[in-house]
This record gives sequence, structure tokens and C-alpha cells, in this order.
Amino acid sequence: KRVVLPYEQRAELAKNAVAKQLFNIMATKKTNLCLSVDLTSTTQILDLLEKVGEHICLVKTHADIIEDFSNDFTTRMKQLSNRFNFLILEDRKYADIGHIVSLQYLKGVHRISQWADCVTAHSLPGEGILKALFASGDNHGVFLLAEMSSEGNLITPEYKLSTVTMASKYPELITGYVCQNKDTFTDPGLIQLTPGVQLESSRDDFGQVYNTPEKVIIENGGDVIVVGRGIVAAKSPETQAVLYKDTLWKCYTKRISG
Ligand code: 5IU
Repeated sequence: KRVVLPYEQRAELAKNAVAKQLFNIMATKKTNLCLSVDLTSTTQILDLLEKVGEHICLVKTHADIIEDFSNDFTTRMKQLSNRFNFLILEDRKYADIGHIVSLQYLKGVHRISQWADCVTAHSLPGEGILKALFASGDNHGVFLLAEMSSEGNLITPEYKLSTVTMASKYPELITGYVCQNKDTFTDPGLIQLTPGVQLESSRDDFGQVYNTPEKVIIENGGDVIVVGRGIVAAKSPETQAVLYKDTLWKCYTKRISG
């Protein structure tokens, strides 16, 4: 069963290169924490990554909220990712026809394909979006949205099922799913990325719903856990990152011990 297999064994079952790498990073660094750096200045982001880089397996960015985005910034972020051994996920949530998504991935001011190890995408437009992303690079990956954490989102069980069926045709491209529940997929070579996690609050003012580490990892099968404001907005993000890392890893070890 996927949820009880350790990450190092799942690395061997991964068909996507990024998934394999991410499983191995988690096993080596003993962390399944993904930091969502939803900050609007490059120095804020780089300073934070200096402090918490050793505690995370993945950083999740939103390039389009950064006010002074530049190639120099992505070069520096890449240097940090090499130094601390974490990967970069651009949470772009592509949702257009394949032709446009390919341009959005390769071109524009952000040139996402040049620095992101993986990206997020909606399945809504159909498989052209996967065909386009697959054709647009090597050694990259996609986390496909199968569920969302926000209340009242319009994703249905049928949509989720069709999403997984669609993705099964692109095993070399798919790193995993962004989802909330372990029944979403069965393949142990894929990664369940779960956002909407906090130790303190249960929701924000705009529909975000938070669950505890225990719930998302032990009950719901989350593999890589996304934490944003729980760390970024804390008085000491570094201390908080260590607390999240330790708590999340404890839940994972409990889960794999049955
Ligand atoms: N995010 C979600 N829920 C989702 C998806 C993505 O929260 O279902 I798909 C993103 C949004 C934000 C981060 O970048 O994950 C969560 O940040 P907070 O931990 O600050 O709520």
C-alpha cells in the first residue's frame, strides 16, 4: 500500500525523474516540508530560503506575485536549491489550451521552464495541457490538481477520477497530484502534495481551510506538505520551520510503521 511504503522505496517506483529526486531528497534530509514562499520581494524570498533551506525538500513559488522578479533572482534561488538540496515548484496552475500553456511555460518575463523543476496544472482544459508540457522540456514534472483545499471549490468526485485517468497516459511527466485525500490515486511512484496545513488556525478570511499534520499525513495520505503563512508569517520563520519539519516527519514515520 502506497501510504506505508517508505519514500526511498517509492523513489524506485517513480516514472517521473522529479518525483524520484524528490522522494530521495525527503529520505536523505528527513523532511517532507514544502515551504510556500508567498512573498512579493526577491530579497525577502532569498533571505528566508537562506534560513530555512536545510529544513525543506521543496520550495513552492508564485512568480507572478513578485514585484522585482528577475533572471538574477532565479539564478540565486537555483544556487540555494543546489546548496541546500531542495527542488523548486512554480505553482502556476496552468489552465489554458496546450499551445498557450507551452508559451506561458517557456516564454514571457518568467521563463518558468528554465528554473522550475516542476509546475502545477489544472486538468480542466483536457490532455492537450499535458501534451504541451511534456513536449516543452526534459527532466521536469507536473503536479496535477485533483482536489483543492478551499471551501466551496467546484471539483467533483467525477472530475477527480477523470483527472487521474487522463494523467495515467503521461507517466513520465506526472510528479504527482495536489490533493487532500488518499483515495485520489493508488500508484506509489506518485507524490501526494497537500496544501492547507497549519498548527495554529483552522481557516483564513478567504476560504482557505487548514488541517493538522496528523490529519493530512496519517489519515489522508499526504506525502509532501505545503506550509505557507504558518511559517512565513511567524515571528521567527526559522524556528517555526523546524517545528513544522519535526512534526510532519514524526507523522510520516508513524504512518509507515503501520
Ligand atoms: N494552494 C492551496 N490550496 C490548494 C492549492 C494550492 O492553499 O488547494 I491547488 C496554495 C496557495 C498557497 C499555499 O500558495 O498553497 C498555501 O498557503 P497557506 O499555508 O499560507 O494557506
